[in-house]
Amino acid sequence: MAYQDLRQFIRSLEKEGELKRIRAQVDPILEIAEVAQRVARDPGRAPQSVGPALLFEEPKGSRIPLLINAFGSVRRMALAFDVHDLTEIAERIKGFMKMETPQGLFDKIKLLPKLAELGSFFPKSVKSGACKEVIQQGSDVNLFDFPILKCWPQDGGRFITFPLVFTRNPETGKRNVGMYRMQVYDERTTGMHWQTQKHGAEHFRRARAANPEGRIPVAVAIGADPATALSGMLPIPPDLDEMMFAGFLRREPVEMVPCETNDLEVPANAEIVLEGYVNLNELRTEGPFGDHTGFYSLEGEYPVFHVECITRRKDPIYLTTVVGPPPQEDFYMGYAVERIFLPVMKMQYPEIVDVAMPAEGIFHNLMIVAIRKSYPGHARKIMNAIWSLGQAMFTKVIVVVDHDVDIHNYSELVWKALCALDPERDIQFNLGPVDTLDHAARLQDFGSKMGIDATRKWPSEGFTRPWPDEIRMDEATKARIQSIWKSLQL
Ligand SMILES: Cc1cc2nc3c(=O)[nH]c(=O)nc-3n(C[C@H](O)[C@H](O)[C@H](O)COP(=O)(O)O)c2cc1C
Ligand SMILES: [Mn+2]
Repeated sequence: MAYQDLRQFIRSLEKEGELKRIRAQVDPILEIAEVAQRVARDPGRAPQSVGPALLFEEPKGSRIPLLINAFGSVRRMALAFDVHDLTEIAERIKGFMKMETPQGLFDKIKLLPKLAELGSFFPKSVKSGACKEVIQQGSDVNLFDFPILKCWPQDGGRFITFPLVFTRNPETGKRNVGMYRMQVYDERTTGMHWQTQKHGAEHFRRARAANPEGRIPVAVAIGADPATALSGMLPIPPDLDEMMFAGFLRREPVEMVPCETNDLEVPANAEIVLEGYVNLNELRTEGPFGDHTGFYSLEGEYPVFHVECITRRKDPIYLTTVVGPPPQEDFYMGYAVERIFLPVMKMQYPEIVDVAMPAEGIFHNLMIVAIRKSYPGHARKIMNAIWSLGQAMFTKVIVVVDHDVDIHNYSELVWKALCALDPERDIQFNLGPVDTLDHAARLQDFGSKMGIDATRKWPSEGFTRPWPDEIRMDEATKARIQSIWKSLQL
């Protein structure tokens, strides 16, 4: 059975030895971030053995416990999705994608159970849920009740870092859920940092085009069962409901309850829900914020979220995360995305053998792709495909190598990619949308990208010199040395 809520996941983490409780009063202003840093990034620790999730039971200045680093390892990401290995999810997605074009009657019949299964993941409307145990309105609304972090010294304030932001497409009525950080301005007001290419920002623009003086309803859920809590960061197409996807991931529909003050719905099992609205004619300075680039993202003008009502559990747990110099907790979330969506990429582009995004590339700066090259210019075709593929459009540097390079072995990758390169010939520049957080781009949101074709070059690509074999000892010699190896006493 799927995790019913965040606290059930916490119990499971604890049982697996993946969680530490902290009774000491630690300040959400900077101190909790520093503790999380030390645990998650201890330089003396082997990279595989990152530290545990942390439950601060009595954060300073708040009566509400705080959970951080809950997803900060590959093992905890697998636990979150209740699988042994993230590739299990990939296989399930592949199963559903294969069924797109049933050929004959027999195929159609075979499909029925799968379709029924898919239907069973649709979110389910229910009347009430644990997120309604306490309802606060008007002057009872106070965001400072929660242990909201200030992560880094130059941050513009305290930021909600792990929210699910619910909006509705004003034209289609379809729901979107995005994880967009929220700077707390006062008891009842926050920033709404949906970057310009994200679905929340698109909803805002469409509503503003129709009625510039209006407002849109927005609801924010903080803390839910792990698949639901993580669904806000998934790079899925517009108008595909993240709650449906969360239901698919947890193999059980997400139960949704209506908000008290607007017509949106939120997960019934949420720890905390903020209901309110965003004015379409109001912007306010947001930031700076110590970001996952390892640098501060600069101040910018963003919409403002007005909180009218808080609904929550009697004893809510505040879920948060800290971003900063890589790798951090969000690297493991990104890694899971990479593994889960690789088969989707492969179905669209079967020549892709593997993809790697090293932590230091912070998702958008570096993607390494191994392909089975079949025709001249194939590496360039894949670069262009990636630059047009959802949020992969942001990728600043793409390196394409042949299928026989182990791209998760960075030592082998650097060696072989550089050997395959004639830079002037093999590097290509392009212009397009870039990540809002890219502080080196000539303009915010717009800049250049680089593709490196590090595949073997072919005569049909104009390369007429012979391409040498990679050095390998012959098997007979290896066997002979193996047979006398002990006697050499080396
Ligand atoms: C910890 C964390 C914080 C994030 N903060 C933001 C943010 O402030 N603004 C933003 O646009 N995207 C942010 N993202 C990325 C979005 O959640 C991600 O692009 C998501 O797919 C957006 O949803 P959408 O495609 O429905 O717009 C963050 C991701 C993570 C993991
Ligand atoms: Mn979306």
